[in-house]
Amino acid sequence: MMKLFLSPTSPFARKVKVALMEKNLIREVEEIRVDPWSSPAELVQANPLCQVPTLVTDEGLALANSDSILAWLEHHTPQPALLPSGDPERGHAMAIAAQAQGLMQYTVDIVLERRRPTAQRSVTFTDRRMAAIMRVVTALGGEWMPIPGFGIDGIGVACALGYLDLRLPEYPWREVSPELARWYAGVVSRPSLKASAPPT
Ligand SMILES: N[C@@H](CCC(=O)N[C@@H](CS)C(=O)NCC(=O)O)C(=O)O
Repeated sequence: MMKLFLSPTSPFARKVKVALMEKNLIREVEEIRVDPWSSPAELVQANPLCQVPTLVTDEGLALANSDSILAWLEHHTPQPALLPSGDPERGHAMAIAAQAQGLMQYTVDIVLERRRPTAQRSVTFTDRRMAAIMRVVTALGGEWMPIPGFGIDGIGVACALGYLDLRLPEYPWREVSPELARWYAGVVSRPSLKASAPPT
């Protein structure tokens, strides 16, 4: 049985859980809830980076990094496909997924910055991250709208937006990008997204 180290609020871990559900693999995985910040011994042993998500395969291979895990899963269980096989859709899906990955990473950056003691916080850094978040949200509602279906791009974007709602609820992304809000409303009740939603 595969093992997935995850935490309930990590948007990166959510991506992997959603992909496992969309590929009907979730029953083949034991979920191990951890707090990576407390450096639990079993996570450190499996993954020296001590991050969630970490997927340990049946062969004992420990994969870190949500995008690497999704790529491995796509190869391990090609159907249902989460990445289009043809051009230009494949490239578009990868480009959008990369923006979504950056969007969640930048949101995490702001969360971590806010947790630092006031004197150590950098307003310049937070402002730079926030400006990029706003650009990405606009782009995702326009030329980089997730492609039809629900593959790596849609999974990434949905998890990034769910994380924005959780961590930056004051940022009105739905007003900034009504098209993206409409897209999100159309996917958010998928069983994979409901089952992996962060606690509110
Ligand atoms: N690039 C990684 C990022 C994973 C990540 O940053 N995970 C966070 C939780 S949201 C974590 O485990 N942080 C603990 C640490 O960085 O020490 C991915 O895509 O999976």
